[in-house]
Amino acid sequence: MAPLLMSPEVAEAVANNTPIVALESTIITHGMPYPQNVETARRVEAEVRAQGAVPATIAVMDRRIHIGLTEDQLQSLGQAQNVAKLSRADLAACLASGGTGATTVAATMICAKLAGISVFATGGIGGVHRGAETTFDISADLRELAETSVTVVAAGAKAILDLPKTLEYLETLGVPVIAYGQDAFPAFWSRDSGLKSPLRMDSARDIAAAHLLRGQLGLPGGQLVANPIPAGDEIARGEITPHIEAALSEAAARGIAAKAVTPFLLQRIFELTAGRSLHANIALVLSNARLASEIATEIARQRT
Ligand code: PSU
Repeated sequence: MAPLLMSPEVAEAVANNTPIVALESTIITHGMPYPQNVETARRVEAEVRAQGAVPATIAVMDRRIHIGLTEDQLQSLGQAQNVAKLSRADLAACLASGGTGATTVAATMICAKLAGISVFATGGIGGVHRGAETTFDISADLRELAETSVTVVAAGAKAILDLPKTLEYLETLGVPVIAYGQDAFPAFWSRDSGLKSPLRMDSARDIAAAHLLRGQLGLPGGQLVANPIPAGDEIARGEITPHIEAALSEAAARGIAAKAVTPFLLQRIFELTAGRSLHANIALVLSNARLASEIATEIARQRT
């Protein structure tokens, strides 16, 4: 038996086929500064509840995978230092050693699946980093999408990445990439990456049906739903690009590598945009939580 500890609210939702939306914790510990991280985590949970679904924020503490956190746990995670950023490779090791760990997209998918949760909302998935042809830096999030049957709602992949290579890699792995309501693949802070999305769907009902059909077809792996940031909150591509490039050169000059790259870039872009990137990040996560709740509701309805 996996060492899962569900909150009473989540356990009840699982028992009653109430729609549930999984939420990750790396965005809290490594993606946003305190106190906006904790405030956002709370607002995202409230958004899911307002849509009639149950939020399940996931993290590792005291040798257990917690599915659904208390207010106190959210607060302490949001202020904790030296929290491990957990992916597929180190989830079990963190549990074994009794450390505190925040789950990335990959680890959250694994934990959601164990808890019987089909849908997960985040900001942006990890992907193929720029320069991957020499560094080999490719996020474990991509392989997880190929293996674990959870539908992930994100605003695309983060624009700090090499987006054409990220899409190529997802295609190789057989991961459905579905833009919601538009043809273009979104680019996290901007609605349009300039790349066409491989698939497009315009309703939560169709996305839910495709999720269930993949199971019926015996296809392993999940789906990436790429939900563009709301128009009023986006930072246009032309405007954010120079900041991304400045942050990338700085990361290279300082020799930032591996798991530290994404948190460093997000923090630098926050400074370079005078906080606008964080405002956009919060808006897109809230919007993804809304869509994920609709999809979870549809999956619960279509299952019965
Ligand atoms: N979405 C956000 N901010 C984040 C993340 C997602 O809006 O910080 C996190 C997720 O946990 C994702 C991770 O798995 O960034 C990607 O990290 P890496 O590039 O090191 O794989």
